[in-house]
Amino acid sequence: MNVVLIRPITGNSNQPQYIPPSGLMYLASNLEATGNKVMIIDAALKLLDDEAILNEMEDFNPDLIGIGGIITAYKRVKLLTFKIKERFSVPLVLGGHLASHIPKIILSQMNCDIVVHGYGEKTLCELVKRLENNADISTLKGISYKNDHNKIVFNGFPDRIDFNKLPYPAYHLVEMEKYIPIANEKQVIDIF
Ligand code: B12
Repeated sequence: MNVVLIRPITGNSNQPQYIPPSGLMYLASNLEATGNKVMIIDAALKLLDDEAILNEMEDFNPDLIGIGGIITAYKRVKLLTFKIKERFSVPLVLGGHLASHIPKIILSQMNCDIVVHGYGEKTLCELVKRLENNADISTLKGISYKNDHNKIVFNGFPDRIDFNKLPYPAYHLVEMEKYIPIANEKQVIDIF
C-alpha cells in the first residue's frame, strides 16, 4: 500500500518545528519493512496549510493516510480530516498523543475511520495488511473504529513491543539536514 503519514502543525504556532517526527519515522520504517511505500509530510516543519498538504500527497496516490500530532493540534487536525475525506476516498487513521487517549471524541467529531492506540509500529503494519486483504479488523488489538452499525468499538490495548527488534527510523524519508543544523542554531521551543 501507499501510506502517507502527516505531522500537523502544533497549535497556533508560526514557528517551524525543528525536531524530527521520530514517531512517524519509526512507523514508516516498519511499514517499509513489511512491503509498503511511505511518504512523510512534515507540515510542522514546512508550515504547510491544508491545501499544500493535500497537494503534496496527490501524486503519491495514497491508499491510506495517517495523521499524528499532540493534543494542541486538535482543531487543525479536525478541519484537515474533513478536507482529506473530500479529496481522497481512502481509510484515514489517527494516532499519537492527539488521538490515542480520546478515541470516542476523535471518531465522533472528526472525519476519520480508525484510531491507533499507543506505540503504533505493529498495529499500523497489521492494520494496513488487513485492509489490503479486505480482512477482518474486529480482532486487531490496539485500534478503535466505527463498525458497520456506526458504533465506536475499542479492541483493547496492543501487546507490548520489543523495541530492540524494530528497524531504525526512516531517516531517508525526511530532510534531516533541515532539522539538525537549525536546531543547533535556534535553541527556542514554542510553549503552548
Ligand atoms: C520528547 C517530548 C517532547 C520534546 C520533543 C517534542 C516533539 N515535538 O517531538 C519537547 C521537549 C520539545 C516537547 C515539547 C512539548 N511537549 Co512533549 N513530549 C515528549 C515525550 C517525552 C516523548 C515524545 C517522543 O518523541 N516519543 C517517541 C516517539 C517515537 O513516539 P511518539 O511520537 O509517541 O510516536 C509513537 C506513537 O505515539 C504512535 N504514533 C504517533 N503518531 C502517529 C500517527 C499515526 C497515524 C499512528 C497510527 C500512530 C502514531 O506511534 C509512534 C511510534 O510508536 C512525550 C511523552 C511520551 N513519553 O511520549 C511528551 C508529550 C508528547 N509532550 C506533550 C506536551 C503537552 C508538550 C508541549 C505542548 C509542552 C508545553 N506545554 O509546551 C510541548 C509542545 C512542543 C511542540 N511544539 O511540539 C504531551 C502531549 C499530550 C497530548 N495528549 O497530546 C506528552 C504526551 C507528555 C504528557 N504526558 O503530557 N515534548
